[in-house]
Amino acid sequence: MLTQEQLGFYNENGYLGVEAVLTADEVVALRRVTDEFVEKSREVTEHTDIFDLEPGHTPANPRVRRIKNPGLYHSVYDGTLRHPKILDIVEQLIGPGLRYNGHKLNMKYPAFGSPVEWHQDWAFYPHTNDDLLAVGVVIDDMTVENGALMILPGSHKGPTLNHHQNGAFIGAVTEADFTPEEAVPVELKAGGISIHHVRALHGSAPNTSDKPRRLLLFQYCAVDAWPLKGIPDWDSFNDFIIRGEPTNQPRMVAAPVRMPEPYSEKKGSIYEVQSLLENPLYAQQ
Ligand SMILES: O=C(O)CCC(=O)C(=O)O
Repeated sequence: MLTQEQLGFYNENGYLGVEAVLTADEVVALRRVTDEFVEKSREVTEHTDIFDLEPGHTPANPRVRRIKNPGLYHSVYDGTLRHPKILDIVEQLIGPGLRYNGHKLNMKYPAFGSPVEWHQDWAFYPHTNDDLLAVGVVIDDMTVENGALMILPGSHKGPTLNHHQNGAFIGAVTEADFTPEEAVPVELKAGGISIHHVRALHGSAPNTSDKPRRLLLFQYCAVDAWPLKGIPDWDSFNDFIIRGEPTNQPRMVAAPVRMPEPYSEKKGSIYEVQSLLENPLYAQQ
């Protein structure tokens, strides 16, 4: 469970790193299963429902950038999504009723792992209230060198920045005067978790080290936060509840919203959507 100090830090800064949430055995299992998935990616040459591939991926030299919705395909991932220690922590931050609205495993290989440009998750999926956060389960020690998650502290209390370019949603901040100079890395040992608020500005640099960086990301929402884009239907919406009961009374708060519409012609993962960005901050490094 989080201490009062940790809760205060999260509320003030919009992020938190918590060490040693998973055991060493749980980390070993995540690494083993992830290696198996990368082996399977040798069978594909294009993005699939499961794999988002790095440029240069070949069957002989597999380069997976993301495993999409990994919990659908392996119980080790699904068990981690529902891990009681993680859910207890999330409950302390956004309340007892929890739904998830997405999950993925982002991988940065040594020496070339792709960056993620600066963005707010809220720009992708605004809700009726902002009690949403993302947990990153650290599969490999996460350091500045291997592309640690970077956060702009306090940005969760600020505006929702423009993520549009030439009138289309591009999934990255496009404001000309935006500079993440005050950004801090979330450095953690394997088995720790990062937590960031849905409105917190964040991104991550390419991996310049000789070590992998694999981060298993789970997006959790308060059960009474409803997506402003609407729900598919009552039953499938509620299938994503992990704790608590469905409610048809969404809680509304005042929070700055920009809808991710119209969408750019690039569909797919955040890497694909951001690939059209004319002035990437990380690629300039
Ligand atoms: O993998 C990372 O470093 C950041 C991931 C992220 O922000 C995302 O996928 O939305």
